[in-house]
This record gives sequence, C-alpha cells and structure tokens, in this order.
Amino acid sequence: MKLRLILGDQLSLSTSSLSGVSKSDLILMCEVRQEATYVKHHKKKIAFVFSAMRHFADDLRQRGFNVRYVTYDDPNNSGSLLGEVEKALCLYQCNELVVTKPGEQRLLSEFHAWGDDLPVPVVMREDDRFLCSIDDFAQWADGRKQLRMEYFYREMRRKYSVLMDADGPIGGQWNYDAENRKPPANGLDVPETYKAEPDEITQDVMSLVERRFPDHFGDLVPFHFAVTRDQALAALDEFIARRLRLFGDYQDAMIQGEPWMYHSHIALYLNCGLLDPLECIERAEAAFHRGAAPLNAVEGFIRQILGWREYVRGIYWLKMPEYRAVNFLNADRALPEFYWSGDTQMNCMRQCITETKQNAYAHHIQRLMVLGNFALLAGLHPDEVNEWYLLVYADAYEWVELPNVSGMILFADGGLLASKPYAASGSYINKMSNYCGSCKYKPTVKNGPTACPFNYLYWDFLARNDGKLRGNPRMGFMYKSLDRMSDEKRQAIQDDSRRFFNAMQANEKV
Ligand code: FAD
Ligand code: DLZ
Ligand code: SF4
Repeated sequence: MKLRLILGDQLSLSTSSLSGVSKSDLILMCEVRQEATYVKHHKKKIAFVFSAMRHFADDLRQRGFNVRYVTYDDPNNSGSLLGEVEKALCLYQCNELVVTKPGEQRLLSEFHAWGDDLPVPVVMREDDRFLCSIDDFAQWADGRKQLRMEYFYREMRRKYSVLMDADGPIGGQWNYDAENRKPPANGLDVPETYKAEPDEITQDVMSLVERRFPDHFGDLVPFHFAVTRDQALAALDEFIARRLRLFGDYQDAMIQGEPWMYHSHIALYLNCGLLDPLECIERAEAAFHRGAAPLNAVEGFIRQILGWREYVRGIYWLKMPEYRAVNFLNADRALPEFYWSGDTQMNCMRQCITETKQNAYAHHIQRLMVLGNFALLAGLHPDEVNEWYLLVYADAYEWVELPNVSGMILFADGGLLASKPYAASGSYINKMSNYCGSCKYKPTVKNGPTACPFNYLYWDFLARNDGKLRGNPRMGFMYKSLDRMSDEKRQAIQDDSRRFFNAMQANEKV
C-alpha cells in the first residue's frame, strides 16, 4: 500500500503522484498551518485552495479511492505536511510515500530531507502538468547569452504545433502585439466575470477562514471563484465565448471600476491543477478556427500560457535558490503602508490596491505598470515586494510570482528576464487608463506638489541608477534626455522625490 500525498496546487487526476494509483492505496490531503501561513495569504486565496481541495477529495472518493483528508480544525492536526505524513504512515501500513515535486523550492528542499526522516522510501515524481519540463528548459537555456521569451515561445509553438501553417506561424507573424494594446475606448460594455455560487463546502471553508485567519489581508466576501474542475471549465468557456474576442485589443487597458476587463481570470485554476494549459490553448485556437475570435486576440492569449507561463517557470527552476536573493539595483526602501490599506492620493495605486484587496486579483498591466512600476521607481526592497505579491493574489505561487516580481518588475536579476526595466512615467498610465481624471495629481505636470509622482520618480530612478543602467543599449535614449536637462530641472526632480519619499516614510498620505 502506497501513501500518495496531494498538495493544494496539485488538484488534477493527471498529477504524477496519482499515476498507477490503486484502490488500496491511501491518498493524503491536508490543510496545514505551515502552508496557510508561510506568508499571510489573502483570505480569498485560502478559502479557494481549501474549498478546491475538499471538492477534489470528494471527487476522488466518489471514484472509489481511499482518501485521508485532514481539515484545518481537526484537533489532532499537527500543522505541518511532515507531521501529517508521519501520522498517516504510523496509522496505516504504507510501504512507500509517493509525491509530485512541489511548485516551490522551499518545499522541494524540505521533501528532499524527508528521505532521512521517514521510515519508508520517498518517491518524488516530476510535475508533468507543464508543457516544458525543467530539463528541457535548461537545455534550451544552455549556452544562450540571452534568454528571451519570444524565441522560447516560437519553439513551443513549433513543438506543440499551435497556430502553425506548415512550418511557419499562421498569418505570417509570430506575434501580433502591434495590433494589441489599445487604450480603453469610451462606453465599453465589459462582460461580467464567471461567478459560482458558494455551496455548503465553500460556505464551511469561508467560516473557517473568517475564524482562523481574521488578520490576513483581503475581503473574503463576496466569494465567487470556481472550486471544482467543472466550474473551472465553465469559467474558461465563458471567457472564450464572451471576452477572448477583445482580449488582445484591451490587454493593456485599465478602466476605473472594471477590475476584470477582457482577461481570462483562469491563472488560479491553472496553477492549482483544475485546468490544464493545453486544453486552454486548444479551446482558444479552436475559437480562432471557427471564426469566433481574431488572430491578434488568440495569439496574444496563447502566448501568455504557452510562452510566458512556461518561460517564467523555467527561469525559476533554472535560477533557484539564488534567484530569491537577487537585488541588482540594491533597492532597499520599505514597502509603504498604503500597499495594504490603499490609502494614497495616487488614484491608480488606490484603485489597483483596492481591487486586489476585494478580489485577490488584478490584471497583468495593473500588476506590472501601476503597482510594479511604483515599486521599481521607488526602489522598494525585493523581499518586501515579493512577499506582498505572493500573498495578495489567488494565483500566486513562488514559481510564477518570483520571476515576475524580481525579474519583470524590479529588474533585480540585472536583465535576465527583461531586456530593460519596465519603468514608465504618468503619461503611460494616463494613456492606458482613465484613472488620472479622478486623481489629485496631474499626469501632465512634471514637478511640484500637483505633479504626478510617477513623473519625477521616473527621472529620479534613472539618475539614482545611472551607474547600473546607463550602459543598457535600450536605455540610451532616456539617459540622453536626462543629460539634456538643466541643473535646475534635475534639482527639482531630486527635491520632489525627496519630499515624496520623506512623506511616504513618515506614513503621511502621499
Ligand atoms: P490573462 O491575462 O487572461 O492571461 C492568460 C494566462 O496566461 C494567465 O491565466 C496565466 O496563466 C498566463 N500568464 C499571463 N502572463 C503571465 C506571466 N507574466 N507569467 C506567467 N503566466 C502568465 N501570474 C500568476 O499566475 N501568479 C502570480 O503570482 C503572478 N504574479 C505576477 C506578479 C507580477 C508583478 C506580474 C507583473 C505578473 C504576475 N503574474 C502572475 C502574471 C499575470 O499577471 C497573471 O498570470 C494574470 O494577471 C492572471 O490573470 P488572468 O488569468 O486573467 O490572465
Ligand atoms: C496555498 C496553499 C494553502 C493556503 N494551504 C495549503 C494547505 O493547507 N495544504 C496544502 O497541501 N497546500 C496548500 N496550499 C498550496 C501549497 O502552498 C503549495 O502546494 C506549495 O506552495 C507548493 O507550490
Ligand atoms: Fe496615477 Fe499619476 Fe495618473 Fe494620479 S496622475 S492616477 S498618480 S498616473
């Protein structure tokens, strides 16, 4: 009899630890303090993971499998994965522990040590729910000077024959971003996101979260996430039917009061195993072939899953554990309090933080060009920024969060993932959103108390990091502009930035 441990983000029947499972084996799932509090996850994230785990356990039982499920409130809950594995091994006559490699390096190191602690052999299997294995990514990366996502993505398109026309890309181009990224149009009628009604299991979990995690970040209600595979598939189908068509056009657009836009809202389901990446890609590609969505939208969406998602995972496992400590720009400022409260005069930040708090979700451009851009310009310490992103989003696991934060937004890896920092002034946010119209600050004013802070912080960031960034060929143009500025202008930028940082650090409302 084998003991098979299933973690909260391994909720698929195709998880490798279930391969070859027999009805006499024991499947162990446990809600443990260790995983629920290693960062103080958003309340909605915990409710989502626990409810999805409980539904998955029920599904396994209905299929006739033997499941030992340890709830958070179980008086004998040891609080740790190892404690629960030891207990199960002691209670049942298991002769082997089978696990799928976990998605986070912290747990992988722990699992490696279990071999010494446990009385039975530990068999650790690869997590093959991804489209590029860790070894294949390492092989692709080997010997390359630059690890650019675009080239990786093209190989993945070829490998899986996605949107291909013989040997070349359908339509003649690999990437249709030139047609995407439109600013928000007036009067867009953005469809509602998928909403599931909380059933009894979810309601039980919600009251547990309210009782046991009262001091965690975020709003628990309303709770409408899918918690079963059928519901997650319904959410995917709804996206394909109602939003995929305009996914490309408005991928980078932000509208006040519209947190969901034309995005898919499926990352949380993909990352915990309720959806499989290839089925999402295939359904999107089928929508293109039947004329239900244009190529720019479908290619853009597929690139996120077949390209970015696989690529960041590859980078994570290629560079861990060192990647956790990277800080190329020596950023050292503390995360300001308003990242938790949303209490800031910068309307774009207030909107994105408030929506994050309400939904455990923000779309990519909010994460990258508002919240991330501020963290970069302000020089916030990577540890604090990483912790924030890891706990506030329902889709966050370190393998995907860390490269996006340290690589994509903070340039803390010195350019491994992004060829230049994604730094932008207020004019970008003004162009891509309607946030600025309701802001105390003015995006067109460059200095002084009414100026948009992103404007002077942008130049202050370049000046502060001159030694590290001037040599970057993609930054030359911006440094030339900085060099052309008068001494008075440069002084004004420095004074405004100092005033802003002093007020921020004193916890005044900035
Ligand atoms: P869509 O915009 O509809 O995209 C479709 C899918 O593509 C997503 O569901 C996701 O699986 C994948 N995808 C898109 N962009 C990326 C990317 N950059 N990296 C990996 N996968 C991507 N994504 C996470 O899944 N977990 C995270 O913890 C996470 N943290 C992020 C932190 C920062 C600072 C940034 C800039 C991005 C982060 N992302 C993360 C990537 C991306 O923002 C989210 O995947 C996306 O917003 C999820 O919403 P969606 O499902 O509506 O995505
Ligand atoms: C995210 C999460 C949470 C909140 N709780 C649990 C849990 O109680 N039990 C469990 O097995 N998994 C949980 N998870 C998911 C794990 O944190 C995830 O498996 C690891 O971070 C590896 O990616
Ligand atoms: Fe954000 Fe600046 Fe626009 Fe205000 S003016 S919403 S701070 S970009």
